[in-house]
Amino acid sequence: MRLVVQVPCLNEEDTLPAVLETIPKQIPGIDEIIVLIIDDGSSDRTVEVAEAHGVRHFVRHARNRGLGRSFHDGVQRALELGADIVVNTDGDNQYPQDRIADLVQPILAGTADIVIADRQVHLVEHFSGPKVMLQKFGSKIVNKAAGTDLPDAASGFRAYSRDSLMLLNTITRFSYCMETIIQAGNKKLAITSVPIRTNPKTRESRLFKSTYQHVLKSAGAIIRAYIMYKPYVIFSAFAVLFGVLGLVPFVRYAVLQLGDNVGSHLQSLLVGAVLLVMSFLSVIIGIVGDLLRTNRSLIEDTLEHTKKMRFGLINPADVAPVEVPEQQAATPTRRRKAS
Ligand SMILES: Nc1nc2c(ncn2[C@@H]2O[C@H](COP(=O)(O)OP(=O)(O)O)[C@@H](O)[C@H]2O)c(=O)[nH]1
Ligand SMILES: [Mg+2]
Repeated sequence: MRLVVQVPCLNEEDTLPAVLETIPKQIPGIDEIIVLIIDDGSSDRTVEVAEAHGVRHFVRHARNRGLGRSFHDGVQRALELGADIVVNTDGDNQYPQDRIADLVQPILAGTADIVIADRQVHLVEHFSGPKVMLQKFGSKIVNKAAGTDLPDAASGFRAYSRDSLMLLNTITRFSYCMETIIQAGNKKLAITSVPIRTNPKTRESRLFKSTYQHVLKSAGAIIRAYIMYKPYVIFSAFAVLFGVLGLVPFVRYAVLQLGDNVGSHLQSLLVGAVLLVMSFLSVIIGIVGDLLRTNRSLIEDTLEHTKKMRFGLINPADVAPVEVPEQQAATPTRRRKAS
């Protein structure tokens, strides 16, 4: 069993030593632990500091490409290195690396594909009341979209099995945390949580300038992932909403016409017709969205196969040659004879 611990870093020279020193050197059930630093265009001495602490594996971006891309590139390299399990932790020493053994345990036991550390946000000292509520609310929405029951969806301290990484394809550059859960949930991967206590805060978040920005970006990522996997849920809700709203002016028109009200009230009919057209369009978009979803799952099947070939889980030589039916095999000979 080979474990790759990947650490995405943007200028983490101050806190990286503490992170690297607390990554366990040995874990029962794991034969080899490799540390992989993803340097996302750091302008400080992050890479030198890592090298001085014995790190030999790096993914380096010449300029900043964002956390989502860094996670993606780190995973590709980890799989190239032959990882059976990949653990992600942060470079700001927010997470207790000494709990990595507990994080990988459910994967080693075969009871989970993905393990997410639950920060127990209500116990984090530097999280304000509203922030705790927002985190819990965000997790609820992600759980609804993913069909899961996870207490902390935004936690970045996670372990992934090799099999789960074959199935996950993150698209959003920004919030891969939410996206991976929604994908994994919809692909019926087993996701579980392990409670942890976070370390004291070392600095302000670099991913979000404010809580407002955090909420806005997370909401965008969730809606996108939701539309990707359950387009009919969103668009049938729109269709019903516009449909009901569209019927109201028609009823009003009928009531006014039947009563002794003067005037033609054609405006009601116009507004009603526009709303009903919007309802109809929502149905059509829902159908198109669903067709795209089907297409996506076909593409993802192909991607999974390609990844397995690339990372050596399938040897093309082991795949049985396709048997050609006799009649088809004979056709070229016959043609040659004819000409
Ligand atoms: N690759 C990459 N990592 C980043 C970027 N911004 C932050 N990080 C890393 O992502 C992790 C989490 O960032 P942090 O600022 O602590 O955000 P928090 O999750 O809100 O606490 C840390 O390891 C950072 O070094 C970025 O633009 N690219
Ligand atoms: Mg942090």
